[in-house]
Order: sequence, then C-alpha cells, then structure tokens
Amino acid sequence: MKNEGIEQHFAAYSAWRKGLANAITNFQNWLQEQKLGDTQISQRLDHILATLRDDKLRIAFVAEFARGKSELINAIFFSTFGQRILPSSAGRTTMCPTELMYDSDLDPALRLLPIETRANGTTIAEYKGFSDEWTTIRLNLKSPKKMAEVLKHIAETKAVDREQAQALGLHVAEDEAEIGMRMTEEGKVEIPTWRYAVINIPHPLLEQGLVILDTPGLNALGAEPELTLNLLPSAHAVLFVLAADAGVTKSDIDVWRNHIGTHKDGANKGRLVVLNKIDGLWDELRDWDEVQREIDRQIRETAKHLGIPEHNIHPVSAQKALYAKIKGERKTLERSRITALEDALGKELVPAKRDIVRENIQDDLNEIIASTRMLSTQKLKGVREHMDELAGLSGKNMDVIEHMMKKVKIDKEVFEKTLQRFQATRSIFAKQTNQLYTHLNLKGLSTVIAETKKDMEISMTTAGLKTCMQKFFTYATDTMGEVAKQTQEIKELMEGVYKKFQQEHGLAKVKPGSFSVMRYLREIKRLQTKHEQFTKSLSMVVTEQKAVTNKFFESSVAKVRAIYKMTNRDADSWLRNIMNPMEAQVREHQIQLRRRLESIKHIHQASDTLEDRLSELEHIRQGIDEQERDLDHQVDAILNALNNYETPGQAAKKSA
Ligand SMILES: Nc1nc2c(ncn2[C@@H]2O[C@H](COP(=O)(O)OP(=O)(O)OP(=O)(O)O)[C@@H](O)[C@H]2O)c(=O)[nH]1
Ligand SMILES: [Mg+2]
Repeated sequence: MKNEGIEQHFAAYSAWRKGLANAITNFQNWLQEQKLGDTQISQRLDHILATLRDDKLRIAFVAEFARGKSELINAIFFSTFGQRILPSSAGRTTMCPTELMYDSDLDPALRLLPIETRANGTTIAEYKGFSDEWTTIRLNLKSPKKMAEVLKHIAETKAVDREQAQALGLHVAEDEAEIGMRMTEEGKVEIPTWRYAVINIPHPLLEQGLVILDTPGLNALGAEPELTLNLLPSAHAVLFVLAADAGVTKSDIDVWRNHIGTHKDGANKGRLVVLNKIDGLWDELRDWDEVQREIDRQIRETAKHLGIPEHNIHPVSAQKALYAKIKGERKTLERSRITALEDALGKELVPAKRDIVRENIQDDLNEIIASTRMLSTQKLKGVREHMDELAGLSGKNMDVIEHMMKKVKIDKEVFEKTLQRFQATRSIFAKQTNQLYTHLNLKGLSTVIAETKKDMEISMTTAGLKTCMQKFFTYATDTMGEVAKQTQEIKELMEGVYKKFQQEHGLAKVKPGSFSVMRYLREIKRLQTKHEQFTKSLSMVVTEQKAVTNKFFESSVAKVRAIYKMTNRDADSWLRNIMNPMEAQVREHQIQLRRRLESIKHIHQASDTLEDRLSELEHIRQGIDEQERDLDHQVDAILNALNNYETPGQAAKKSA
C-alpha cells in the first residue's frame, strides 16, 4: 500500500521543478542562439538550475522518548520494506540524531559519527566533509531483515566515567527528575556511542530531495546544540509527537517550549502536532463512536495544554498504520488515521517549500529578463533613431550631410570621454569593494573567534562567560552595520554613473538594487536569543564551563561563520549585478555610434545610396522585432512555469 498523501504532493512539486527547469533551459539556449546573453547571465541561469536540481526538503521528528517518532517514520515512509526498519522499542531507543537521505553517488549505507568527536568543538556539519571520521556499514537492500539489524547501531550506548562524559560536554543527571545522562548501577554514566547517524537509502521521496531527521528524546536533544540551534530551525516541517497513553507530561511541554515553540506572530507554519498511539483507546467493549469521543476529548485537552487550535493536532496510530500497510488491511489503515496526517504533512510541507524556492529564484529571474528586455529595447531605439536621421538626409545637399557627419563624430567623442570617466570611477568602485570585503574577511573573523575562545577559557565566572559571548555577537552585528553602510556608498556611486549615461547619452534608465543585510542581522539576532535561552536554562557550575564554551563554538560561532560566508557570496553577486546591465548597454551604444558614423560616411562618399542603407536598417529592425516577440514567448513560458502550480487535489478534479 502506498502512502499516497505525501507522494502525490511531492510528485506535483517535482513536476513543477522540472517544468520550470525546462523553460529556463530553453531560454538559455535561445539567448545563446540570438547572441543576446553573456557569460554572466548564463552563469546565473546555471545557478538557478542547480538550485532547482539539488533542492532539499527537510522534515524533523521531535518528541520526548518513546512517543513513537521512529515508528511513525517507519509507518509513513518505510512500510514498503515489509517490516520495521528503524529501531523502535519501549524506553529510550534512538540514541543519536539520525538523518535519512539519498545520494546516488554514495553506496547505501549507515554512517556513524563517534560521540568522542564532540571533544574538540568541531561541528557535525564540518565532519560531513570528512568521510574517514565516520564508521560506515553497508546496507543490503535485498534483505530488510539484515538492514534493520544494521540500523540497531543507532540505539547503542556505552558506560564511561563521569569525567569522560563531562569532557564530552554531556551533562550528568543527579536524579531521575533531572535532564541529562543516566548513572548506571556501577556508578558509571551511560552515554550514546554515536553522535550522529546518516542513513543513505534509496527511496522514491528521498531520491527527490526529501531528508528526514529522527531525533532522540529530551536528554539527547539538549546535548547537541547544533540540533536545536541549526537543524530544527532550518527544517521545513517539524512533527511534534505526543502519546495518547502518556498524555501531555512536563517533559513533553519542555520539548515543545524549548525546541519547537509557539510563535505569537503565526510563524507556526510547518509545525504539526501528532497525537500517537490512539490504538490504546480502541476498546472492543466500547462502540466506535465512544472511542472517537474519547480521542476528541484528548485532542481538546492537548490543544489547551499547548495553546494551539484543535485542528492542528493529528490523532494517529503509527504502529497500526505500519501493520496495516504491510498486511494491506484497509480497515485498520483507516482506523489508524495515518492518511489524514500524511495529507496534512504534504499540504504544509510542499507549498511552503515551493514558496521558498520561488522566492529565492524569482528576483534573479526577473532581473535577467528585465536586463535582456532592456538591451533589446535599446537596440530598437538606436536603429529607429538611425533611420530617422538618414531619412532626414533625403534630398539634402553635401553640406548638410557633412555637417551631420561632424555631429555624429562629436557624439562619439563625447561618449568616449564619458567612458574614460567611467573607467576612472571603476577604480573608486574597486577601492570601495575592497573595503566591503575587508569587513567580511573570514580571516578577521577567525581572529576574533580565537580571541573569544581564549577569553572564555580563562573566564572564571558565569557573568564573565556571558560577556565574552555577548561581545562576539556585538562584533558580528557591527560588521553587518558596516557592510550596510559600505554597500550604500557603492550604490550611490553607481547611481551617479548610471544617471550620467542616461542624461547625456540617452541610455535606458537602470536603477541599481540595494543590498540588504536584514536577513543576516535577523539570523544573528535569532542565534543570540536562542543562545541566551540556552545558557539561562543551565545551572552553571564550574565543571560545565568547558561544556558551555564548546557548545557556544559548535553552534553559534559555526553558524555566524556560515552567515559571513553567505554574505560574502551574496555581495559577490550583488556587485556583479550592479555593473552588468550598465556594461552591456555601454557596449551596445558604442556599436550604434559606430554604425551611424559608418552609414553617413558611405553616403557622403556616394559608395552607398540612402535607400540601400535604409532598407538594410529596416531589415535589422525587423530582426529585433522578431527577437522581441520570441523573448515575450520565452518569458511567458518561464513565468507560467514559475507561478502555475497544480495541487494534487486540483489535478484530480481536472482529470475527473
Ligand atoms: N500501542 C502503540 N504503541 C506504539 C505506537 N507507536 C509506537 N509505539 C510503541 O512505543 C514504543 C516507542 O516507540 P519508538 O518509535 O521507539 O519511540 P521514539 O519516539 O522513537 O523513542 P526514542 O527513540 O527513544 O526517542 C515502542 O515500543 C513502540 O512499539 C502506537 O501507535 N501504538
Ligand atoms: Mg526513536
């Protein structure tokens, strides 16, 4: 039995991506045929195509232990294996965050990152680039039984000394009520053997870019800050799982508050609450309606506890759903109510993701289209003016023609002077650009990071640590302020140049776009807030200082570095875009001036008749007209592909 809910949404999304990629490829080919594009535009289109191709969609399962996260993943995605694939059992099972994805360049395998890698402050993301650090175990796709056996490694733990656990930045719980690693009877501490697991496994949805993240319960959630600070916030959907038999406990509320959270501003998109294990309420002695009323009552309670609308809570039985899918029992499948959850997931996840992708490429596409349009408009204008000029010469004597020739020559000279000044501006532009990159220098950032680390290591008090961390965030925020100032200066400089070309030489109006640092600032602010919450929740004793320092570097510092990298990249493309349309226009204007001068010269020397020249120009004009019509078609095709989207429901209605 297939999980039609999500698969259909995903298929619609894939079709959209494919349609858009086709339209863009056609456009790219057409530009080349028409000799309209340049390498700049071609590279940008390649970049858009790569975005569409490598697009990942992340969905995370989060809850206290034993609520049935792993079972739910088995039921929704992996029933086709005919058995339970991810380990799922009573008590704590999944011990490390587990990512399920598919990369066809790699063998199907389970890759495990040892817990000891936590000691040196290197992030999981960084380790992903070093395959030697991981233990890799091949998966035998022909035998689901053997596969399930291999995947049991995810549940492995080991007993170590208290000092060892603390050196890894793991908090040891002193009693049952406290969050942290448990003590064994022998006075040792039980810790996960692995820090992170990646399962590379072929599956229709994973092949299309879906990435599933299974997480361990509360203890391990808090232990890996990268998870809470980066992986969960960047997930396109998060499923929070509760169990009907446990109700909403204090630790459930903790997970909800600290790791998923309710945003007052309605930014709860893609956050779904699942009430699992409703089969516990099925009772042969009660009639079905009564069972439903009991489920409804639990939903009401849960909604009240979490402060969310009732319709956001999805009651299911993961276990019965898995069973029903494997055995093909339609009745049980219906009762498990899994299909409704899958549909809701598809509806939440896919359109939200599509919007993100669309937003990311829309501006770029629009700019490319606009600059292509502008160039062809300018060409047309040039030819028309040229034709008018020549038509005006009809029946005029040699003096007039000579006068005209002089005038065009002067035009050309003035333009060349402006060009020279433009070249001079380029050196100012280069200087300002250098300044911009100095602010964003990664080496400079590394120095600040090293200083912060040193300060934190010698800091004796909690307040001292906090000051160091604050200082670091202030540095990052200030940098963005400088970047904003510098880019504004560059923009003003270019605006001046543009205006000159426009006023003196009739070039098309180009308005250089601004560079906004808003999103980087917001991201830094978000990290800072998250981190402050995180440090507040810690009862800081001296032994934990190293852990706090490590956590800070693993998560926030690594992320700030990533923000710098992103800003650098975005600044690169902004700078290119600010120069590019101007340069294309200047080139075109130069060609036109040369052509005008040439025409008049020929007529003056009587080596060409006016009629010949005019009919030649008419021919050129028709060519541009045709090109513009083609361009309209190309643009229509792209915009249609970009904006038209058929949800599975609409598609079904149409074919009915
Ligand atoms: N009755 C019933 N039991 C379920 C259901 N879903 C899961 N379980 C059981 O609940 C226990 C915990 O399930 P897991 O899938 O391991 O839970 P988890 O949330 O992944 O837990 P951790 O990996 O420890 O964080 C297992 O014994 C499952 O068989 C369900 O829908 N109904
Ligand atoms: Mg689990």
